[in-house]
Amino acid sequence: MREGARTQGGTWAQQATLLRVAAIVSAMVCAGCSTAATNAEKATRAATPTAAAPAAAQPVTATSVAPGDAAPPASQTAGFDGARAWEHLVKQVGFGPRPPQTPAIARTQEYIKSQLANYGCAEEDDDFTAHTPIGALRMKNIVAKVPGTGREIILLLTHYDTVRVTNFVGANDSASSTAVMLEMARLYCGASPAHKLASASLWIAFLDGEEAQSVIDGKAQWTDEDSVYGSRELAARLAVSGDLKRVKAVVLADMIGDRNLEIRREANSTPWLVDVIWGTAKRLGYGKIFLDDRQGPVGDDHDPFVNRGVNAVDLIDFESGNTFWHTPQDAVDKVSPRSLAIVGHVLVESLPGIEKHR
Ligand code: 1BN
Ligand code: ZN
Repeated sequence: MREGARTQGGTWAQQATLLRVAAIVSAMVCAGCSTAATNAEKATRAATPTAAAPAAAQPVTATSVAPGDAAPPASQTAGFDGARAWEHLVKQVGFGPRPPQTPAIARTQEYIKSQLANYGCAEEDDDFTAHTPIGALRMKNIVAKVPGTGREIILLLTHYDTVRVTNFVGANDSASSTAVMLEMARLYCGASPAHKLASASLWIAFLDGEEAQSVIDGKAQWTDEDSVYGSRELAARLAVSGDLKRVKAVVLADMIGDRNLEIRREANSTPWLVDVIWGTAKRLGYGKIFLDDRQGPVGDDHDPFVNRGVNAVDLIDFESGNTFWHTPQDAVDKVSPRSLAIVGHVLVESLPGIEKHR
């Protein structure tokens, strides 16, 4: 499990001293969070959610990371800074439970947008209304766009909503992948030559409404209709605009922060895309993290793209399904900066191979 990091990073894991990340959660007030609704589905007024009122945000003051869980220096992970990604994770967890149309998700949206603005990313919002079993809910997709010189688009995805389970703060599901994608945005929106694609555009979508909204006895009731609202919205919008034909590959990350990270080949993912990413991971020494076993298919945000014939892959560690998944135990102690750094490293190093694939 830890072999990959040893091979890649020499002795960084052992040498790392106790990392303390102070994440003082400032009082952020969402002022005018939503812009005029542009809805690819049907626009209606959103209802107030009825299920599982989320608990108040818990202030996060400081988080200790054990030496073996520390991120290597960014210079050892192709510039991807796992410690920065970790700060994004802690910040999101500090907002508390983040189901759609709650004050905490509005703060998360403001946070994502402010970080993208800091990084100089061009960004577009899609405010839409999703019709769910608990009523109409206002949702927002946020898409950062790094223009290329060519026609093709590589689209990275994460969801940033959390499941509507009381006291669920989602360190792994969904703060981990959102943290990684924010760090990817920093790298690729800034014009360093090392983080520039040959010709494709890189779009990074932060999706709302991945989770089922219906929750019974504390369990989310996932169905094809009650799930992946943001992803369905984005795929539909891109189909209407004609941009979907330009999308060469969709790379979804979800639940990739587990301290004991193990990512298996997901059955509904496009084989060549899986091969490129797993080949990269192996080359970097992460063969014990990106495992050759298969899993799933796992219903997730890549499905609306696969269903429309787009190449897509889901990077997901679903081992937590047996333990803390969708429980209040999905907290900061279950995840590590090191796992974020490994996934970021593999993403950065995989992009050229994805772009070159014919
Ligand atoms: C991912 C995160 N998912 C839900 N939260 C999708 C999923 C659904 C994963 C069912 C495994 C089983
Ligand atoms: Zn989930």
